[in-house]
Amino acid sequence: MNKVCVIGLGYVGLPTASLLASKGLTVHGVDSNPQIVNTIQSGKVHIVEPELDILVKSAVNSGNLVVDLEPAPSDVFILAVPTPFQASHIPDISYVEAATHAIAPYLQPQNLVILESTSPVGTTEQIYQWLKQLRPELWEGEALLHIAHCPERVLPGQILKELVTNDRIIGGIDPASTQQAAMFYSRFVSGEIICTDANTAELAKLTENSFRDVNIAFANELSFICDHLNINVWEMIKLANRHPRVDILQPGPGVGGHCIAVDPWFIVASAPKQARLIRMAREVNDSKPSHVVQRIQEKADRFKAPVIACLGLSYKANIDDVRESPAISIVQELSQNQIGELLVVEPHLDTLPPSLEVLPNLQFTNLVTALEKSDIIVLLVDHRIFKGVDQDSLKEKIVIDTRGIWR
Ligand code: SAJ
Repeated sequence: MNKVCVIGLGYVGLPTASLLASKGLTVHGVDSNPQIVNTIQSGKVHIVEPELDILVKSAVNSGNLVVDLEPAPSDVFILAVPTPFQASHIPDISYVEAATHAIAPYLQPQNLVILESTSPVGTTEQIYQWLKQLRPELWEGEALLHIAHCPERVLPGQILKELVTNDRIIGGIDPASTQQAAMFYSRFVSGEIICTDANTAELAKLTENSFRDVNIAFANELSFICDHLNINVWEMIKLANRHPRVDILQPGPGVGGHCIAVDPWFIVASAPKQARLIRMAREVNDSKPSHVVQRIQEKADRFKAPVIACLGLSYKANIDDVRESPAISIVQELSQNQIGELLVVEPHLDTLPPSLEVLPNLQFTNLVTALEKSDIIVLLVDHRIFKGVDQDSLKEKIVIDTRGIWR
């Protein structure tokens, strides 16, 4: 298992491909976007993640990582493609289907196909069904194809460390597939490798993210209650957390990212009657951005022509990723409601994301200008650079701190 083909060179695929290349494996990375392929071919990266640029550069220069628009024959195929949802929160596994079709012509007996994308229960089994139709001869005789799910669990901001140190769950479509995949991961993972079946592995991953979503929803609900009762939610949670068995997470402007705001819906779609709490948690977290907008509106009503600084656009601190970001929803809603002039700051981006570019009453600017020119300051992301803001300089302003960093 020395030749690996990685399909999808995003937040999981690119770090995985370059890590494997750095361990001496021959890696063929594939992405359907020619711009991404060109960027990586020139030794650069299209995403911000600590130390990824250095790793990719050395992987490409060593010749161990080549990138292309098409797959190539390999021993192992890793699918790391997006699994978003469609309208009504129904899972969209069309990228998994497209990736399966793309690798099908290159598969040989005894190859190992691994699905790393977070997927609805039954997706790994579905890959097996698709491949059985596309390449029926691979299921004849004893030299069968191996197929397994090994869900990615890395935290953006710590991907390269967690790729190696996290425990990994592996669930094959049969015991031989599980065993092959476990052998493969043991070559570069220092965490424990735990074997199960494909459906259990899929649900375990969805459960991890739903656990976090439900816990954040509890914190966000407390923030609604505290706003209603005029109590400082941050202080209250800090006090409650002094109990030895209480560990409440932090409220925020809402839950973003491509995982926690998405994956719980996959459980809801599979078991709509049973997943009541999981659905409710999603609804609570999704309602938070509008609650923040309402609070800003109340303060803005005091001014004739309010200038509002919106600090941060990414979905969480110290990264550039704006997917499903509640900060973006808040800025969009403020602009649509024409609440005031908006000064938007995001130190991790050079320009506004396309979804905000066309909006009126909105200007992309730097932190100093935004703080100086605004009447209201809305802290949307707890970036390190915002934590360093001199509190005295905010005395004359109205401050809405959705992350509780300026308590
Ligand atoms: N958030 C809060 N309050 C908190 C913690 C987080 O509002 O106390 C918000 C964040 O600001 C962000 C969102 O939740 O908007 C999600 O951030 P996160 O740091 O909790 O998680 P992700 O989405 O960056 O990564 C998660 C991780 N899953 C878990 O921690 C269970 C990661 O390990 C997974 O690999 C990743 O999802 C994934 O790809 O599935």
